[in-house]
Amino acid sequence: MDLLKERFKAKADSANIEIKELLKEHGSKKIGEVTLGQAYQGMRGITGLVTETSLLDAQEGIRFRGYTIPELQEKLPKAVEGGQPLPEGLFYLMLIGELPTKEDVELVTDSLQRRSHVPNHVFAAIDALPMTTHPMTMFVIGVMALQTEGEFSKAYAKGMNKKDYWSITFDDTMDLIARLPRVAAYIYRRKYKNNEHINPKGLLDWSGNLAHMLGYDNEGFTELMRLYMTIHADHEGGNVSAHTTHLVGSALSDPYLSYAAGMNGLAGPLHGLANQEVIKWIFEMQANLETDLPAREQIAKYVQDTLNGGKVVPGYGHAVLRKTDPRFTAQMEFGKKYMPEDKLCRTVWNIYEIVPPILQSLGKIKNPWPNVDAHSGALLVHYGMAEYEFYTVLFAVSRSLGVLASLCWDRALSFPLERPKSVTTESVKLWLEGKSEIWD
Ligand code: HAX
Repeated sequence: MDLLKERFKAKADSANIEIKELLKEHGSKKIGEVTLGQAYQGMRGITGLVTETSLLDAQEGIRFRGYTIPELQEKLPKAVEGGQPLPEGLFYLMLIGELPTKEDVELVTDSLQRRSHVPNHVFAAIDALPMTTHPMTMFVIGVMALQTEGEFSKAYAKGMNKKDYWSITFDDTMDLIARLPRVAAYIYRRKYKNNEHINPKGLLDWSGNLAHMLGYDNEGFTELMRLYMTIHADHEGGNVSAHTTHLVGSALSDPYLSYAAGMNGLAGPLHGLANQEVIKWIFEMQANLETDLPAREQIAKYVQDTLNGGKVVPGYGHAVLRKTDPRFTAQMEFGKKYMPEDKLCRTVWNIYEIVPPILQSLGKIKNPWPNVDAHSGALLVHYGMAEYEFYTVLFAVSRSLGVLASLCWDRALSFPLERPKSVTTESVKLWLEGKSEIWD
């Protein structure tokens, strides 16, 4: 057994004992109540999931195993002195629950390097799609084609023992994460770079190799990828991509099937696709106003027009957060350090001053502040990646770290099939009239 897997097994064994004790003593304690409104309105605020990898505080933002993003930027090992954290370190932290040393991170990087081979039929599956296909559709189809390489479904078909679920999930997880940069880069080069592909460099770190295969072999973009892959990785368990991966995995669908399902959710415009929508919206504003640095009053008018058109302002608002997303702040700091004069970034910063008071004035929006997607595109455009339909694929590569580390924990903790209760409006009406019990 490799060292990372051994450490995970040891952590999972002690967690299992601890959770068993915890449930024996406190299993019947109530952790909340559910209102009829919550059932109809997206289940906001219902606590009903356990996700070990990260926890979201509405005011403070995300903590990964207790660490904030600025703390991770300080404490996680880096490829460049004083630079951005290596996302392999965050993966180690989420999986093992301890801050990694440089050697621990190398363990992850080495394992991913060894597992990164992508068979040709995956490229053939992507090639079979028309060029007009959205990159996220190509990506999910690429992941589904990769499922032939998964071991979990094969072992299950042969009749594997329940005790081994965690082990094969772990191996499939590592293989899948290792292969994703190649799949993502293939899609990018096929769709936008004349189908001219770049071979992987086996000795680079996970993000470094991704930057290289995408065709952006410069230190700035590579560092941006390390930051990007770190901050997009996880956002506790209830968001659409994490929850879907967990839900589908609970049916013992293997990591490939579960992750692909989650990424179909990430591809929605209210979730991860918002990163493309933000830049599309800003590009349209620039074209409309015939300037690459719109004045504040022009931005304010454009925001009003967007709202009057019955559309959302992309990159703003959140179902849980009630403050500026620290993932936005981390990207703004990167921009201010490396590209302070960039006009698109300056526009993003101007929008940040203008949008919140306008959204606040509507009186119905719970969070008028920017989320992670409000900034990422401007940084990518700075380095030349203006093909915004590709952005959600980058998000998806990063998100694999969180949702798949969680899936390993789901199997290690033997979480059962997820199956909440639903009701019909008819049954609700009968219940309100006292004519039936619906929650027994
Ligand atoms: N622009 C305009 N209206 C907005 C808005 C925005 N940015 N954010 C919320 N609203 C509206 C909602 O559409 C809702 O309107 P109705 O009552 O007319 O239906 C009202 O304000 C109340 O919504 P809320 O309770 O504040 O927000 P929700 O929890 O329902 O929705 C969303 C959260 C993220 C979906 C929402 O803020 C939104 O649509 N934002 C824009 C899209 C976006 O940036 N998505 C990315 C979110 C982060 C993420 O997952 N990244 O991957």
